[in-house]
Amino acid sequence: MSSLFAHNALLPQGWVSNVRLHWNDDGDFNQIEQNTELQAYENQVQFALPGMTNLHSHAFQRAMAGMTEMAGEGKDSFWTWRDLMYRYALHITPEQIQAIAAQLYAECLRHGYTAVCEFHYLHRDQDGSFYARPAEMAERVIAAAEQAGMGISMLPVLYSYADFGEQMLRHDQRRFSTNVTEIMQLITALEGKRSAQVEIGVAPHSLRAASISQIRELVAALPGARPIHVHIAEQQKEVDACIAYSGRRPVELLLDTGLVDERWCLVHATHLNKAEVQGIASSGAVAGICTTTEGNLGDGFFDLPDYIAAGGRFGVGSDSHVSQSPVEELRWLEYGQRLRLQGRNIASIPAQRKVGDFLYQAALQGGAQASGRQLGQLSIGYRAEIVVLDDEHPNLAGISSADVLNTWIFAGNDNLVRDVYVGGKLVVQNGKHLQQAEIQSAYGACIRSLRAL
Ligand code: NGQ
Ligand code: ZN
Repeated sequence: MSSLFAHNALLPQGWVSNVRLHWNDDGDFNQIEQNTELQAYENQVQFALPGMTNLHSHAFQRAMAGMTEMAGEGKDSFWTWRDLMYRYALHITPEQIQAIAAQLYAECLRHGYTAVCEFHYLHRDQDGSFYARPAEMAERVIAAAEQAGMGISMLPVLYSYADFGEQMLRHDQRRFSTNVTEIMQLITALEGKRSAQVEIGVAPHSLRAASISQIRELVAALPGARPIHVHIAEQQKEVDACIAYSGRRPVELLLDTGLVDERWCLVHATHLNKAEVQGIASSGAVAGICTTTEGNLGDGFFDLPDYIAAGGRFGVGSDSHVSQSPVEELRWLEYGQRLRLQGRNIASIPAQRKVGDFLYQAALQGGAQASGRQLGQLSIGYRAEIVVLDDEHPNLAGISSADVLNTWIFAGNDNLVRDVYVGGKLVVQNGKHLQQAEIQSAYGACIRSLRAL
């Protein structure tokens, strides 16, 4: 099948009724009919919308979700969590990262993510030497995406230093260790994987882990318009350390390079002053917001209202994978602002007052831009990625399309995603991932051995 009739489809201009979506053998939309009529025996759905890009993922961290929620002796923080996370990171083998990523991506697909940006830094073997194939770990993650049917932007991470001022890496960071030459070699090794489903970009980890001169060198060496992601200002301690080192805040320091443009995704732009909010917005870069992880790690709140007012672009990611659902990211993005500002219906603009619709459409566009791929629209030339919602669920029964997104995002916890197409291929049907049994059994074996550690 290469077409689908939707009684209601979310097109770029909003919900449109009686739409037929067509795609070609490459998995791109090649015709969108509007005001058309349902034909006999045609495959039809009630509500069809574009799939969401998950713009920030560290796939291996899926295996430790739920395992770090116990108070330690002193005050717990992002930094104590990070020590625990490094302990897990030291154990993951190539087979395990593939099993974990496949499980994660299948879960993400079941919840309506159809593409992922993988911020991948587990490059080296446990002892700190490169594998015989230096890109082995990245290749495994790409193989997992292929297995699950998820589109992927693989972003090999440059991680050279332990902190500002080019401080030597800690022993427990040895698997991440790379310099610019090594990252460019990894990217070159991965070039052959590029396809309609796979893009290769790059990610300087943070201004702690990569110096400004390295970032300049990396961006200059990068072929063409590839996505560039960075963790920017997640923790106050990191902002303070950046000021102590450079006299400037991290976003200021990065923007002052003049490098930041539409290729960039600034992940965790949590701590911003007013000028930085304007600066990111006018650069055309995407702010990568990972609400559930930011909540889990105690990062702080993104200044959403000012950023929206400045016309800033944003998308969402599940980062450490305490959640695998775009609904939860978008819901908590809004709820965080309501709690912070003691108000309601914050994420909206005069032209779009429905919060769910504003959030979903904005995150579709921002996520797609951050992926460096043609995603996020039911339009000709874009990847045929379609999420079909379960119109038989009580929440959606008899609903008008105008209320679908608000209901999906703000009402209840049932997963309303019924079917998912990626690159024109059905990967989730009736709420089940089509490879679920195999993927889950490999993950089960992997997680049992990790838990036994
Ligand atoms: C990461 N996590 O890359 O997984 C980081 C911690 C680090 C978040 N920034 C690792 N949420 O800072 O070295
Ligand atoms: Zn991250």
